[in-house]
Amino acid sequence: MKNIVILISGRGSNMEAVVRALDAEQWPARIAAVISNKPEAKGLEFAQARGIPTAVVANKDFASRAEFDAALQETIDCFSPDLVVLAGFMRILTAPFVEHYAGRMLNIHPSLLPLFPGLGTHQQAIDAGVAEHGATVHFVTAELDHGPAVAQARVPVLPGDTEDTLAARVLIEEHKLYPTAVRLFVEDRLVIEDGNVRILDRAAEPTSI
Ligand code: NHR
Ligand code: GAR
Repeated sequence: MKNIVILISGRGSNMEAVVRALDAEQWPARIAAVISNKPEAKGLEFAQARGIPTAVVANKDFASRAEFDAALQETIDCFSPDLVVLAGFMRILTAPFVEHYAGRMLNIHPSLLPLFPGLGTHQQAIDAGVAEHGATVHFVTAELDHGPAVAQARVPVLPGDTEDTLAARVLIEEHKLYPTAVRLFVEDRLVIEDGNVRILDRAAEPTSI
């Protein structure tokens, strides 16, 4: 049974998608906690309603990124995580924090990385005039949005798209992509080799005669 800790900052719809898939598909995993850096994050209400432990570590209460990350790490580690899932988590994390969770922290970023790292990705895609946009699940490394990619989902950019219409189209795909990627981790099927992710085949079902 793997323990998953999910970090959010807001709405938490990707967190919700992972929780629902885990329950529906009965993964050998539990959501040990949902933790937010914002006390007002809407996603905390969904987690509480499902009986999932929640915590708030508010970045505004800390004088520096290092102090915030140390407090966040201490809270996360109370839940003995095998995997930390960033789901719309909006604070850049320091290198020591990232190193502590090396190989066991995933993020979903709303672009086809390496295109458009950072914030404002949907507007960046519209401004660049690309025909396709999407989302990427990647392992988190110290360099922002540069860790090994696990999986991507693509959507078309349509004439007349605004940031909002494009974000909504991408979000529908995120809600399928992130559970798929997290499940691969839970099944021990993700291997990082030379900075790339290799996906192992599903273990053969035991045969009976
Ligand atoms: N930290 C590291 N070291 N590496 C990554 O790949 C990370 C990370 C922290 C968060 C998510 C990310 C995204 O998918 C993520 C990946 C926040 C910002 C940001 O600029 C950028 C990227 C991401 C998350 N945050 C501002 C900051 O000063 C605050 C913005 C706000 O509070 O609204 O931290 O896009
Ligand atoms: C999602 O689109 C996610 O990819 C993006 O924010 C949204 C969060 O929605 N993440 C980032 O931009 C990270 N910097 P959610 O809170 O409903 O999951």
